[in-house]
Amino acid sequence: MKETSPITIRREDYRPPAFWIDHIDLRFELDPKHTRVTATSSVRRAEQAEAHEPLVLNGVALRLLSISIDGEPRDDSRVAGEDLFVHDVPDRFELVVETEIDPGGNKSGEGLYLSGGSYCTQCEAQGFRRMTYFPDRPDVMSSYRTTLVADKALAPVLLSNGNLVDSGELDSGRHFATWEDPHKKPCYLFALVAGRLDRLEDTFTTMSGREVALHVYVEEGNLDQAGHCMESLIKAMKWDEERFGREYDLDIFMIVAVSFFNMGAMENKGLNIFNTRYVLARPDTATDADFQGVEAVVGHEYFHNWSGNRVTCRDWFQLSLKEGFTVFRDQEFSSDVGSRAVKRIEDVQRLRSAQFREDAGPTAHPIRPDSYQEISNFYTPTVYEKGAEVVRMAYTLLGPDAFRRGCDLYFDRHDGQAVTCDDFVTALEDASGVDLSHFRVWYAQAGTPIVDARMHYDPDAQTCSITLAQRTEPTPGQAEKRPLHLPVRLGLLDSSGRDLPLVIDGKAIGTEALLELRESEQTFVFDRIAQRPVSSLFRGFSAPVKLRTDEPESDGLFRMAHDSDPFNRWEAAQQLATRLLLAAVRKQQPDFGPFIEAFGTALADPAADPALLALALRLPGEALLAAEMKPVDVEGLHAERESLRSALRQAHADTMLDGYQSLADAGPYTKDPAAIGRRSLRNTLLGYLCAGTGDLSLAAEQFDAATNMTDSISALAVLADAEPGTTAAQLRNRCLAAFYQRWQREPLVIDKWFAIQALSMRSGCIRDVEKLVGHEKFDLENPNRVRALIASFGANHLHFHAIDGSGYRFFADRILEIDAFNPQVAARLANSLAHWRPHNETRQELMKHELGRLLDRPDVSHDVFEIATKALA
Ligand code: B3K
Ligand code: ZN
Repeated sequence: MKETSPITIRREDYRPPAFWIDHIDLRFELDPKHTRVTATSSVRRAEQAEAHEPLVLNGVALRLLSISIDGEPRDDSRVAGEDLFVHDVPDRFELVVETEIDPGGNKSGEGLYLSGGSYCTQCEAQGFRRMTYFPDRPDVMSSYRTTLVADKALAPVLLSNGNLVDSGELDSGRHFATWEDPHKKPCYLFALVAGRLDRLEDTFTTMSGREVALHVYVEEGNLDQAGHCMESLIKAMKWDEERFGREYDLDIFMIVAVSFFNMGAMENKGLNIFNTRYVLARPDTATDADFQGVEAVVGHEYFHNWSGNRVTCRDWFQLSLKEGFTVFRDQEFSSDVGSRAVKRIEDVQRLRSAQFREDAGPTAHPIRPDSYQEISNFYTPTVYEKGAEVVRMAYTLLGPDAFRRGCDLYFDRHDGQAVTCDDFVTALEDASGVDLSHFRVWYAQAGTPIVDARMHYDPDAQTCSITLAQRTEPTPGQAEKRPLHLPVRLGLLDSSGRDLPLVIDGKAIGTEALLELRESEQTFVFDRIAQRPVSSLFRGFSAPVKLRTDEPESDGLFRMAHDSDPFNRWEAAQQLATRLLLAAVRKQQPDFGPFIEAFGTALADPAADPALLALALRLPGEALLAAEMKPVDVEGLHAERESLRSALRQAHADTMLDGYQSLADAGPYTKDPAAIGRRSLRNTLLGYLCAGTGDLSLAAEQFDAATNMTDSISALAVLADAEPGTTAAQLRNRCLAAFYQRWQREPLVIDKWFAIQALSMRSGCIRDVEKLVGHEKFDLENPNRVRALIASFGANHLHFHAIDGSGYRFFADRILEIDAFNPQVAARLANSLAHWRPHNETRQELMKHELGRLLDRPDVSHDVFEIATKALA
């Protein structure tokens, strides 16, 4: 057990810094074991600071070589924990700090470390303090001048933020480069890269006519996988000019792909560092989803240049200010360049599976948290995805034009500043005249609101009343909940499925209403409705709520077939399937007939958009269904879901096979949305055609014939489920081996090979996974591999929750190993064990036991400690 508890940091304790650092000059003499960092800073006491306040700098895992103030050594400075105190300092001075660090021994993914032989950095949130002593907080903004010195043969490429201002040769085969970033920034946006890298070049001319050099760096030999990243970058730059009026501000923009990275990518000023997963893509190695992922993440990081970098966060409690807003921006980008409806459905799926779960569990927090122990634990689906939903609701309430004016005002007003979520909302209010005071509760309150909707039709008065009641369940530390201000997009369908003209308070408002729910309960009355309509509520998922209705099943079936809102057509199918499956698990013997029939109608509709149809045909996943059950019947859910899949196949096998055959790619691979949609539908149909048959020959045929990764991996995923000892298992083993043989030198493809086996439903999956941990390609130090094998297994609802506890034990063992060197990745995994409450007693005890084991590790990290203690509280 940990001896000292980590400190809790509270938002209300925020104080402005006592010292500003206007400029910093950094020199890195790079060496794998002994890198020397010299930091020369111009320091200035802040106006409000007392004359006697000491200078406090943060540092972790540093060897302090020297510290001086205005040339005078300050050997009297003292280190306490992560802080270094220097007393009796003047109001303005030059601070020089020399430290030594060990990038080769740093496996944490924070600070300066080696990835595949190249040096790279990750400073957000608090990695800068792993390189030098510095006030490591986002409200201290400085201009940077950075000199890198390294062996030229080992590191011919030397990069940092801003523009290259000097470079040259030094003695002993070394060389140097100096970069200058004129834009003031917090230290979390600092970056350096040094290594042997290949470069793809292009240019972009900005809207004011400036030419920007674009460089994408990849590990040697990977240039043929960098083109899509470059294309995505150019699209993103153009889009941000058109949609948000934001222009790029340096002469060069660089992206570097590294293979060891804790998350997706990082928006360092002018020098984005990316996980290879979000850069490298070629049709034979990357799926359609991978291509879209690259585009979205390239966009996301680029958009941070304004939402995050030019205007940054005052403190880490404001993280959603940049992350929620930037996710909203990247979602809009993907919607504009791809299919809006498909993107919305996918985003809501992600929100529900990760964020709703978080909101219902022990680590629930508002998008602007009030306290934290380890800030790395707050890069969460709540801060990101729910944060984006909150920005989207503001967008919906204001409308596109006023919202844009609000964003313009926000960027103009706060350019070069470190600000708060409140400042963002105030700018939206000031530019639009809309009062968002009640809306601000979204920033402060955790939990997913539940909205109960009741419709009453009065044939005599010809009115339709919709009553909406909202409540939010208590979350840890927040017993009392307030009603929220939420936008409800609504339509009413007549018996032929058309949107009825809506009249409210005698006023015609078109065929779609935007209602604003503010109270615990409100009734909205629509006039001149000639017959009982079918309601379509929260169109486009206009607010992140759980909707409950008392409507008959026939209303859902009707929406599924007729709703003009594609999101709600999909939603109707999901809700119906959920209701039926849960009833079946509870042994209530529901009638699946109408649903199976409606499924067939949708399948046979020649006018259907294949991408949307594919989404509509897929049943909700087991984890999502489990969120609606207490205690969760893990095996029952799996069995009923599989049996419904088989029933759907039995009922519609011929139509499915026709569709499958007609959707085969006619020409060469293209990644336009239409082609992607066809592949998505075809692969969904493949899954159905094999469901419950034990005959996987169609999947094997597709695998053998596949000319792109989407078709290949989809077939392999179906094959991976083959039960041991069957004929299908022989096909499975042959295809898995062939896949490995072909792709063993492509790490990102091998990640897929691991993931598919970890997600398999076949019995004995845990033993396969345990064996794979010993595979020569498995590497616990590589976060991508850990995500591919270990995190994927954590998402395997059936096997992770095995009733003998083997899944939990395996998981905790790996967390314990990883926590010793990479607490961030370990803590992320620990989240899967934290949700024990909805399970039966046996599983609860097993999960709690493993959480206890995590805490028993003598050196348990703050990261894992925070998650496990909250889970057990
Ligand atoms: N801002 C980074 C995330 C940093 C995570 C630090 N643990 C990437 C992004 O959201 O764009
Ligand atoms: Zn981000």
